[in-house]
Formats: sequence, C-alpha cells, structure tokens
Amino acid sequence: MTMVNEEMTDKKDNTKNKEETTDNKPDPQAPKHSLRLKLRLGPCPKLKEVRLMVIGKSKRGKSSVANTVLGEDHFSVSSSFSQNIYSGWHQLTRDGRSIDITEMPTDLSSDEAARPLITITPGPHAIILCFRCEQFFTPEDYYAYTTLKKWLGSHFSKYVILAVSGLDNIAGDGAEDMVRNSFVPILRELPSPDRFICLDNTANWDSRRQQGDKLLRLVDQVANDNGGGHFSNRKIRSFEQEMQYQLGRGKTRAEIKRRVVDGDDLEHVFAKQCSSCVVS
Ligand SMILES: Nc1nc2c(ncn2[C@@H]2O[C@H](COP(=O)(O)OP(=O)(O)OP(=O)(O)O)[C@@H](O)[C@H]2O)c(=O)[nH]1
Ligand SMILES: [Mg+2]
Repeated sequence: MTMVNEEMTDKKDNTKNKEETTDNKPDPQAPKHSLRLKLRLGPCPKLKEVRLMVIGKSKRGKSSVANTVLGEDHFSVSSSFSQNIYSGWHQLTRDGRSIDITEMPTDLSSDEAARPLITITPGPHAIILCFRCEQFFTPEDYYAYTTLKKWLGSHFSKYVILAVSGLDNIAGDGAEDMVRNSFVPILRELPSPDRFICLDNTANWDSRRQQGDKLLRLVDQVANDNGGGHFSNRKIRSFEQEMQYQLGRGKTRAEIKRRVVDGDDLEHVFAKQCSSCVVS
C-alpha cells in the first residue's frame, strides 16, 4: 500500500518552538513525551473551509462529537447496539467557516467505506479519533489506533486528534489530565501531545459549542502544522478524480456528496472508478 500526500509540508520537528512549563513536579514513571509538556499554542490561521473525518469503533461517541463540533444536532446518536452502519455526512457554516464532517466507523468493509471516503474528498484536514474515557486507556484503544494506521497509511498520524468523550462520568479535579496521561501511548506517536481533547457531550449547548470551538482551534493547529494541507491516500485521490469529473458536469460538490449519502446511483459511478484501489 502506498500513502500519497502531495499537499503536506513535512515539519522536521513540531515540538521545537514550543515551551515547556515546569509547574508540575516531574513524574519519573511518565514517558518523556508526556502531558507535563504543556504547550502554548500561538494563534494560527483559521481555516475557512474545514473537512473532518470523525472515526472510531462503535459507540465511542463519534456522532456526539460531530454534533458538538457543528454546535447543533445533525448526526443521530444512539445507545442501542444496532447494526453499526454509516450514518452520515453533514456540512454547515458556523462562525463564518464551512464545516464538512464525515462519520466513519472502523468496522466497515472496503465497499461500505466508499461512501464516507467520497464525502470526505479531497481529504480531511484532521482525523478525529474517538474514544471513551470511563475506563481510561485500554489495550483495545491502542489496537484500534494501530489498525487504523495500517489501514489509512502511516501519514495518518500527522492528522490525528484524540477526542475522548464521557468526561462527565469522571468529574473531579485533574480528571482531564488523568485521562490525557493514560493516552500517552498514542499521544507520543503523534507530532504533538496537544492533539488531545476530552469532551462532555451531555453538557448544555453553550458548553458544547465552547468545546467544539476548542476542538476547531486544534484542527487549525493541525492544518497549520501540515502546511495548510490535508490528509489523502490513493483511494481518496481516486474518488477526488471522479469528483472533479462530476464537478465539470455542473453539479456542486455539496450536491454530489448529498446524492452519494442518500444512496443515489452516483455512489456506484464512484465505486466503479475506484474498483481496483485499496484503501491506502
Ligand atoms: N455520558 C456521556 N455519554 C456520551 C457522551 N458522548 C456520547 N455519549 C453516549 O454514548 C452513546 C453513543 O454515542 P454516539 O455519539 O451515538 O456514538 P457513535 O460512535 O456515533 O455510535 P455508532 O455510530 O452507533 O457506532 C450515546 O448513548 C451517547 O449519548 C459523553 O460525553 N458522556
Ligand atoms: Mg454514530
């Protein structure tokens, strides 16, 4: 499998210009790349158009996180263990920027993955990897991360933000730091330990929108770290090629995506175009 990402500008060392605070005593058990490294993010350019892929195993809060980012309920949230099917793509404008979100369960077959991948074309600025925090970090979570890395390609790590939902269930001083520390095994594989957010998707909308804004600032940071580029791979590029063809026939990108989500025949046109591609 080949990862292709033409737009990304590699950063040799993303942590170079960031400052370390010394307000907490060092924990000798903690890995070097730990949460004691509190980073002061400078303001970075706000993306006018944001594309996000919200990905994770079943019931990890993907739809809830997507709604928190959108600031409104659009994705359907469910606690029942019904079939884990693709539930959507939504786009809206919030605070002057267009937000395009695709939800992607991890247990889709290659055929089923077509719809979410078409709706994320030309590629996500950030990949929001969803977990729950009630049990803190588990070996299963690490397995989910490494499996995705194999599936999407190793460049995927440069775009990942960990979004851990369920903060309301572990309330208490320092809860977020404890959760964050438990995720260090994944965080140390990412370009920066800042690629993390804990969320309470049960909070009121004022609070959820603030959490959504915080997540969007992280997305701006990820895009900035990647030279303003976005993630792509062979399959997404192939879908983008078909998208360009369809755009040339006078439809808008949003119209095409909507038709694909609604199960229009157009999905088969894309699938045919990409029938020989593996995911990454
Ligand atoms: N307590 C609590 N529950 C949450 C939180 N976020 C999500 N949930 C609940 O977790 C369950 C699953 O949430 P979803 O957002 O549907 O998760 P999902 O990953 O999209 O689920 P599927 O698409 O069905 O795989 C729902 O009952 C949500 O209400 C949170 O921050 N706190
Ligand atoms: Mg969902």
